[in-house]
Amino acid sequence: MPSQDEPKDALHGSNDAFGPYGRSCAGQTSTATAARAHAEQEGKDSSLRVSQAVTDSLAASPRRAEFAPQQANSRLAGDPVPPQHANSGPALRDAGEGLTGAQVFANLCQDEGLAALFCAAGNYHIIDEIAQVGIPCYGGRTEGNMCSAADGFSRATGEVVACSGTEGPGFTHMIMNIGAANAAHTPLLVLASNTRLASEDNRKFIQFMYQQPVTEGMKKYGKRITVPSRIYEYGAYAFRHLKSGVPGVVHLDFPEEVALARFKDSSELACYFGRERYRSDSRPGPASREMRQAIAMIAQAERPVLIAGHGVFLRQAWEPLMQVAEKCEMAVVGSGPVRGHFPDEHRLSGSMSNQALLKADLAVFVGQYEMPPEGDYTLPRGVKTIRVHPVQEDIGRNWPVDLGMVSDEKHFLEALADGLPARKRDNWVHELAAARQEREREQLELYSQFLKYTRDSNTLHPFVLCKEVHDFLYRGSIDPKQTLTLWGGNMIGFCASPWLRANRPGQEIPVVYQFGPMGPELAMALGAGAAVQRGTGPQAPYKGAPVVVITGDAGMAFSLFELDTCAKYKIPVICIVYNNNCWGTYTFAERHPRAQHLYLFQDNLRYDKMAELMGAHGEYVRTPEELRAALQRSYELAGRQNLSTLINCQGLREFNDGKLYPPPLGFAPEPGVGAMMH
Ligand SMILES: Cc1ncc(C[n+]2csc(CCOP(=O)(O)OP(=O)(O)O)c2C)c(N)n1
Repeated sequence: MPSQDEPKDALHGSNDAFGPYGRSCAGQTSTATAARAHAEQEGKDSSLRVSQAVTDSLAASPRRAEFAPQQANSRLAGDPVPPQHANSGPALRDAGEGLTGAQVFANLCQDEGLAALFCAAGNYHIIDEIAQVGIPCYGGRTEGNMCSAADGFSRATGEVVACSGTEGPGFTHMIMNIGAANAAHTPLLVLASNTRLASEDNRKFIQFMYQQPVTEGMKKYGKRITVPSRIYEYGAYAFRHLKSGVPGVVHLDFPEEVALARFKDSSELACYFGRERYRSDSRPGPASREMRQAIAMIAQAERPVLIAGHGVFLRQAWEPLMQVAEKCEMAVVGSGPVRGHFPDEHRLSGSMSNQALLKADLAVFVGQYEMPPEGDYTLPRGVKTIRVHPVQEDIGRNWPVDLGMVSDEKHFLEALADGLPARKRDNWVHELAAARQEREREQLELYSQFLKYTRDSNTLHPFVLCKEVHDFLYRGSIDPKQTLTLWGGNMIGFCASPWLRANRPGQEIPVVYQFGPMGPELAMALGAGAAVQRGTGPQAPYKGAPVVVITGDAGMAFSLFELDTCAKYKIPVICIVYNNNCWGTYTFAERHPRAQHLYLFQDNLRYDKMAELMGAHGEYVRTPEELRAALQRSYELAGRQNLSTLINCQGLREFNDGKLYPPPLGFAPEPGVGAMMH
């Protein structure tokens, strides 16, 4: 968990150590120098209005309430301060009044290393205590967006995160975003207040509702806590579910009697024993007979491919994964709601070689939480299959297996790296490379066709837009591993997904993964940006770098106001908006002229101007050259001032019509680059 001192530096620091373009930018071009001058001028003109009250609040010392030491039965009484609270500032020994339920819960969250909380105002007793103990907290503009920000933080890091909203309206605002997090198996703790037990059902005052049925089908575990003395016990339930097996959403709702209950000493709390006793970190290892079988099957295969799922990322098992791949020249494709745990650029990556994967003779799925139905992946039907999964119940669902193994992903990959005989597979490596080259060639051919449309119309075709972003991020002066990217939208998604790359763990987040929501893109970028700003987990080497999100004009409108939150916390997000004046699915109504208006917005709205009014930098572009220059300026501003930028890329809605501007586009084949389903 980040120390308490970190937020101060991260939130108020200037990121100068990182530099405007990242660490590999020693020799910058004269264009870049000119861009910097321009950017600095622009930055001065920006309307950042972060108040002293925000700055003071972020600098305030954390404080943790503890039961008085003399009390018997108290786990914490007399114990040395556990290392994870060493930076929590002075403990507040209770003066005989004891601790509130909210304080007990906040302490538990801190002991569990809750990485961050994202919320909109409400559920006051809980969020105030969680902030006060020193857990990094972010307050934004809507509950739904902050829920997606939490999702983004977790997808970028694998950490357990929380979001929170007030009873009734705040909680229900999060529903789409909880659904998206649930589909991504994000270890997300959803917290909400829920009026008073005493006014349940009687409509005394306002806002009561039964919350738990609303998250039915969108969570791993949930509980309305109704017995105050069980608040710690149910906190333990929550973290057991968040940190065991296949993770998922946990939803707790707190009536006021629970959050405000007073406990004079810890003996008044049920099951008040520490983390090391209410939860186990033990994980299953592979059985030796099955391991021998798996090794034999891989050794005999000519064209084996390993699909490294989300579980490989969450278990941070990318090193043994790389050892396995290189030891026996096995193709690897990463999958899941975050990409990069196997680098796209690696010679053994199959992430752009779907044509070659159609010839695979063995598939090994490791930690694949969302198993595709056969036919959704470019693998031969009936291919011999090994599935390694941390829980037994899912093995055999959708996809027939020849060998099912219950094992932790990391334990399995370590055992495999040890046990596999070394083997060269020159033909397979050659076929993977040939398939990748062919795909790249096809992409460039498409690009030149779409570039003509751009030149003729003086607006940016989204495919051209995304190729430009690709060149800037991976082929210019920036370290190609540096920038965390996110993408969403429909037409813009078809174009962003084939051009974005993931070359290190946690580098790319397909916002639309599995659930397909429009709208959380910018909010998720805020959360992922917070993770990069803090350098949490796999983001550590790129601490302070800007994140880039590519989104449509419809999706962006859901979360545009979170630019204010980016400004407040100085999280530099570069938001590239493809502005085609419509919901990209307007072509669905081509045979219903009277329905067309349902999809259309005003023409050429200036989202860049709106962004400027919220303390971000705005750019308006219509050509590839203008976009390139705007990207340079936005990186300069992010590096120098932690300023966010919105780049409004003017397009044409007719580009979505594949008959007018052929060829029509669609999502990429899966698994690999562009995957969003599994
Ligand atoms: C919250 C939500 N509403 C509606 C949809 C249905 N839908 C899928 S894509 C899309 C169009 C998105 O438009 P935009 O974000 O502007 O991206 P574009 O396709 O224009 O690039 C719609 C309406 C959805 N998936 N999610």
